[in-house]
Amino acid sequence: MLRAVVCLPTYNERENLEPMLRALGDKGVRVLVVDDSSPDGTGELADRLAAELDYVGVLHRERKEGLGPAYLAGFRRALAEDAELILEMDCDFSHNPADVPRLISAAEAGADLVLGSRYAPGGSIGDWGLLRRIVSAGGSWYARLLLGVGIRDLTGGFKCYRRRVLETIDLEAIDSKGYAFQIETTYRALRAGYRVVEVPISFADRTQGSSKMSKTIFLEAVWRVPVLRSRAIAGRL
Ligand SMILES: Nc1nc2c(ncn2[C@@H]2O[C@H](COP(=O)(O)OP(=O)(O)OP(=O)(O)O)[C@@H](O)[C@H]2O)c(=O)[nH]1
Ligand SMILES: [Mg+2]
Repeated sequence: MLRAVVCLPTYNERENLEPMLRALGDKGVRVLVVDDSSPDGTGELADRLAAELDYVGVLHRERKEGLGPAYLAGFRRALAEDAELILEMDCDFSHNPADVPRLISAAEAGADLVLGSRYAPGGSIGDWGLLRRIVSAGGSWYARLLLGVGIRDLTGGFKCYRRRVLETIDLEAIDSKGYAFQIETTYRALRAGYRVVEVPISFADRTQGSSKMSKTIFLEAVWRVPVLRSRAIAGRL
């Protein structure tokens, strides 16, 4: 199997971290926890678990700056560590660790970027209320339409990149923080001509800890999509 590193961003995920790391233990992957100095002690817990579990590493960052910068730091470390596949997933069990091998298989079968997709045929979302459903499905639809791409789930955070994708798309130029980060990385991969494949997943609601989703994150995605498109038209992306 190709050498795979899962980047696992955490902010106040004390209840979820240990079960998540143990659930990933038999998947043949390395796990890089990227913790932004969580006040609840997630970072210290990660260090203790890394001392016990040889497949776990920890990257401590000083401040909470959003998911985008946390992922970029994780990607750079994973690339430096010779990973061939770099995955991203949430640490709240919304993404099922049992799906990791399916994403990896799709990459091994030839995809350059694999998206765990809630909106591909066979995919599903948990018990979200009507508003959250509309916002999420509407967001993917809006981005898909404005960017002119065929991807159904542009905002999901369960992904597997071939090393070459992250080496090609200009990581330094990405300054999106929230959902926009997911849209931007996938769009850049498509623009660079890479093969992007959606694998259906069942997305579950978190049961432990609390969501960091905010209105700012949502609004950032709304304004960044036309900006991305206009940059692409101007040949700057
Ligand atoms: N390092 C780091 N991790 C973060 C940050 N914000 C969120 N996370 C982590 O990113 C993952 C996704 O965040 P969530 O709070 O679940 O956000 P979400 O999945 O968009 O929203 P929900 O569906 O409501 O849970 C979780 O593992 C969080 O702990 C951040 O600023 N820094
Ligand atoms: Mg979540």
